[in-house]
Amino acid sequence: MIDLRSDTVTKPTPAMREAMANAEVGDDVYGEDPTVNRLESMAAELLGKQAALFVPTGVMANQLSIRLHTKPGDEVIVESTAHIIRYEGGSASSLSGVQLCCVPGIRGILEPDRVATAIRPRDVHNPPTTLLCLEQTHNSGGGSVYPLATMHRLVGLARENGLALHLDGARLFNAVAATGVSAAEYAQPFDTVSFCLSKGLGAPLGSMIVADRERVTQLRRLRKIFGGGMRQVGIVAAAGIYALEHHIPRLKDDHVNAKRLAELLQTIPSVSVDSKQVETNIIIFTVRPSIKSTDELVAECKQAGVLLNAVGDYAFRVVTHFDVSAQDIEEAGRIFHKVFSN
Ligand code: TLP
Repeated sequence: MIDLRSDTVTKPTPAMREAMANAEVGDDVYGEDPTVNRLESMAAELLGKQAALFVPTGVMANQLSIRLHTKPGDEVIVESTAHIIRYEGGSASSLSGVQLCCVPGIRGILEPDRVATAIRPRDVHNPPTTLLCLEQTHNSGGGSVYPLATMHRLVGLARENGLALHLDGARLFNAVAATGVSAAEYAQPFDTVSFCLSKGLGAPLGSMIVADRERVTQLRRLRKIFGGGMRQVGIVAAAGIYALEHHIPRLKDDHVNAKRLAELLQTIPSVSVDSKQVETNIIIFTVRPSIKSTDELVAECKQAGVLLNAVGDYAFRVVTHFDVSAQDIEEAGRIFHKVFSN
């Protein structure tokens, strides 16, 4: 089975498992796990921030950051298809009591003028807009990369209006691999930045939040409150260290594979996709509606040997990763041709 549902499906390699088995551990709630401490130092250094916090998931990283920057009743600006609004189970409102103001972007990338009009004037009637969240790369935007210039204009706007800034960098290293811009340069203007070890980097779980020392101290307390204080978790942090040391350069291979798959998809008459827009490891494409439903098409692909996710009516997402080879891509292309041409 060629699993293109997500880059979250990767399995730890034998070398990663060995690093996990040999990890030195301690109780991380007491700050005594040497492997977690090492991972946190590495993450902070890589992203050019003072400190970092290890958390179990990307959702927890985003939600702790939202809680840190807001008060109940505040408004947070996100792009309309951001992971925070679309795939986090309504947690910003249930866990932090904030409302989300959704601003449509182009392939997930916000336009500064639109954000400017979404920031509410300070007035007794209005919820205070206190936080802007960006996503790099943008998942529902098809793995799109925030251009640095756009990012800096948005940052300037946020600062002029006194907003805090959080970057959901679940796939930040895919942006780094695609552009050559360093993770530290992308992270620099944000108060908090999260990134995931469990996606293209191939660890079984784990995400990091980086920020200044004081914010990380506050986040550590919030992590405990949210139930994310873990104990001898160096066993997992070791996988994260291994991923950061060995798996960043290979993200480029996933991008080459995604581009090739988009080119193959583009040759199918019923499929709409622009391979030139594929910048990283995610492809979103649509298929001309037919008598077969979206679910039936997904089931037919599965029957033929490829797993993919539907992300809307006749809209699909495929994601390349560690466990998908160049040969798998050719085979997936043949299967898509057969299923979507019928
Ligand atoms: N994304 C998952 C699903 O939740 C959709 C996927 O398969 O792509 N931010 C972004 C941009 C993400 O794409 C994800 C996961 C997260 C945060 C949350 O990470 P986890 O799954 O570790 O909580």
